[in-house]
Amino acid sequence: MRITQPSKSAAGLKAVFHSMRMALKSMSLVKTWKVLAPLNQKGGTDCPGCAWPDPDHRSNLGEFCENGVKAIAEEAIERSIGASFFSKYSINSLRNQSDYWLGQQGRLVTPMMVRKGEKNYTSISWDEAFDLIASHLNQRLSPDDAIFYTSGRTSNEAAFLYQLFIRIFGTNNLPDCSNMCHESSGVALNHTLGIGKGTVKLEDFYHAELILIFGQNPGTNHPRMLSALEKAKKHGAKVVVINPLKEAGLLKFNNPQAVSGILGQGTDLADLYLQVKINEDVALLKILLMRLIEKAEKSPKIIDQDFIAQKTEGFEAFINKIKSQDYHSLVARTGLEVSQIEVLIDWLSRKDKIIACWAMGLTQHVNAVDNIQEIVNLLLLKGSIGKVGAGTCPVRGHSNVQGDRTMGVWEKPSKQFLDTLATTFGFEPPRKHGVDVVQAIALMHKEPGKYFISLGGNFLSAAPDTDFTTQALEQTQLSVHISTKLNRSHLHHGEIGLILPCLGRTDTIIEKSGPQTLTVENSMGTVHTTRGFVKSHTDRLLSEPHIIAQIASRTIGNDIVDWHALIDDYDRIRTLISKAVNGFESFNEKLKKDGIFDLPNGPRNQQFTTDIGKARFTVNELPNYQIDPDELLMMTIRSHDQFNTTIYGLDDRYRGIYGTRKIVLMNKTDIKKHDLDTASPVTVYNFYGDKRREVSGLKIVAYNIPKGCIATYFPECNALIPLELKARKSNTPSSKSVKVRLLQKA
Ligand SMILES: Nc1nc2c(c(=O)[nH]1)N[C@H]1C(S)=C(S)[C@@H](COP(=O)(O)OP(=O)(O)OC[C@H]3O[C@@H](n4cnc5c(=O)[nH]c(N)nc54)[C@H](O)[C@@H]3O)O[C@H]1N2
Ligand SMILES: Nc1nc2c(c(=O)[nH]1)N[C@H]1C(S)=C(S)[C@@H](COP(=O)(O)OP(=O)(O)OC[C@H]3O[C@@H](n4cnc5c(=O)[nH]c(N)nc54)[C@H](O)[C@@H]3O)O[C@H]1N2
Ligand SMILES: [Mo]
Repeated sequence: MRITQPSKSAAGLKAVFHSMRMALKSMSLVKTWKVLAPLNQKGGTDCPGCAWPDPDHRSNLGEFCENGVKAIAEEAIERSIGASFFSKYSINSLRNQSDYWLGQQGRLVTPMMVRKGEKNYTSISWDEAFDLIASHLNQRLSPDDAIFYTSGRTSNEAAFLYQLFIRIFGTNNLPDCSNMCHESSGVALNHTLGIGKGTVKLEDFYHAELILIFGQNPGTNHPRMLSALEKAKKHGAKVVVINPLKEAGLLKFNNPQAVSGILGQGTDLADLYLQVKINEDVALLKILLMRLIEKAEKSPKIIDQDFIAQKTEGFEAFINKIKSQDYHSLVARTGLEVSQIEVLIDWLSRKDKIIACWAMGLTQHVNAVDNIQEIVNLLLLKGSIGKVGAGTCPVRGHSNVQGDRTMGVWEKPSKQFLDTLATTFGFEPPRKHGVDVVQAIALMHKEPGKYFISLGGNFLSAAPDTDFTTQALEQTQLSVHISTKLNRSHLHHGEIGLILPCLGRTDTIIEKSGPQTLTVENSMGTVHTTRGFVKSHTDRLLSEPHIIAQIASRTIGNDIVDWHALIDDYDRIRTLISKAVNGFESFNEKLKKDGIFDLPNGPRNQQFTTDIGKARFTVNELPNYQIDPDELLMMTIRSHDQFNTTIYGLDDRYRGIYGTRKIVLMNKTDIKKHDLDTASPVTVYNFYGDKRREVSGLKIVAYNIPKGCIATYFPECNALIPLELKARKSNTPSSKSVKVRLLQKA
């Protein structure tokens, strides 16, 4: 374990070195070349990392980042684990291994099964596995006894087939990782603007005058965004960061593709860095709104009066609420200096091409929906939506999480979507809303004997309240995981547990008609193809669409949909999508022509697609929780060496932490105030209701973080997040504001 000073810049040659080292640990040089050369190129492989869009001009030197290479190395790793691995290691012994170790063992290559009471997984044929699932699903009393989870790495084609099968089967129980991620953005944006997606395109960054980045760490989680910010700055934009932590990637970018970047001269990114306290973004936003409105009384042009009058509703109520707040108490809440905030207010007054970006720092709080609605209020006030260089930019996580939603993976599908399924396929889809992630866990916990199927992901480690969720999963009748890699969810199975290994992004898919192409949608609503270029580990591995079609045909038959015909040629799946999903008309033709196209987005052109046909100003409350003097507010964040629950390594290079993930980042003053030290291990615990939760054996690291706030890593500290602590309206677990206490044995 080693702690050093955090970095003041990101990327550069070091990033190239680290990524190559990681790649060569998992793959030969030849394979490394084969998987990296087509990465993010036109007609190539879409990076299985984040959903940041590709620029029009792709670099010949390699259109990928350090963490993209890690994601590829993790998936395309040459080692594999088959039946002999599972006979060597009992499930119990695997539980004692770290997430890092589990991932390092290699790709899953054989379907495996275990029954309650058995110590090891044993192999099972594909046919037996499919029949077993079908017979179990058909034993259920009600289709709602089954729960079908999806993680955002799956393709449009797989997602479409999956939701179609599930709705013909008879349920809307389609929780997905989005429920834990940008659900709050979806709810807020749908309500205020009429579309649950962002409005900007990459090109807008190059025309923006002011870019606000709330609660996001792109140096680690969306590194290619740094190139866009660099270019934006060259075109004159100012960048303002609102984040409790000084993230290296937002300070300075050493572009590894430019001489200056390699020499470490780089580009300074943040013009203003506001180290707001955890979950005080609403307070800050209210100050900005209040001051702009005040200033507009003297200089009306500061806000966009015409836009407000013509395109919005709710301005009166909004303005009354804002005026009723007290400036000084708001400032005190944020922990910021008045002078810093006034700089931003000055810029906001003088500019109107404004982009607001955000990620998990805003979406994972009890008041997350209010956070985002307040951002929309700011953009509406300035008329900064639906014009060049301005708009909303929720930065999505998983590479196809947005596409999965577009394809209908949603527990609350719209009436229009279900009506179209009904007329296209001639069946009556279920109309009752299904369960989201939090509701699914509660349901499986309360009523043992459910059926849990997971298309990718690591439900157990990603979800909050680890012990409670473990019990919920272990009580199921059947748990099925369609996965590329071994993870903790596989180790806490139901009465029967199945692991179905599948092909990943980098693998070639061959079906009867030949090699197949898949599609994804990026964070900015652009759909494009993705294809793998390496031969899979064994011929026995199947693609996700293939596995879904097999389960579907054996569970519900082929009367409504001819599942086998669909997977012989994936163009046929796209033909169905073109009939059933808005914006995908002539899907195959568009792909054949350009390989890429944009989905319709009304608000991008100021056509607000809400029920009232206008954009909505909203009235939002300030968070009102009581923090006791011995309590701190904890956020659970990602290190530089992980992709969600997949742990690539034990370092968090930019934050200066090496060789451990069991840390608590804490302000120096707080360490003293709470009578703690950085030498002995600490237990983090809390009480919500009368339940005590704890994680022990962590190390305190003195860090530049606002007083009263601490940071720990996800998923190690998920055990501290009670299931009931979730965002109003979106049900997203509040993994960025959890009250905790710290205890060190004397
Ligand atoms: N390499 C890599 N890439 C990834 C992922 C990964 O794990 N690894 N995950 C993918 C996924 S699914 C997602 S959703 C995204 C996640 O991308 P991010 O949202 O960037 O990820 P987090 O680490 O959760 O970081 C949240 C940031 O929010 C800040 N923050 C926390 N609380 C608050 C708050 O109250 N207010 C403000 N203003 N800021 C706050 C933290 O300091 C941190 O910088 O990345 C995607 N890309
Ligand atoms: N405390 C806390 N909890 C959080 C968060 C947080 O910030 N803090 N973030 C939340 C967020 S934003 C998200 S998105 C969720 C993530 O939740 P998930 O999406 O469920 O988790 P991942 O870790 O991305 O899933 C990794 C697993 O996916 C499988 N996999 C990888 N690639 C493929 C593929 O191509 N096909 C298939 N079938 N399987 C594949 C592998 O088996 C791997 O082990 O976690 C959430 N949980
Ligand atoms: Mo996410």
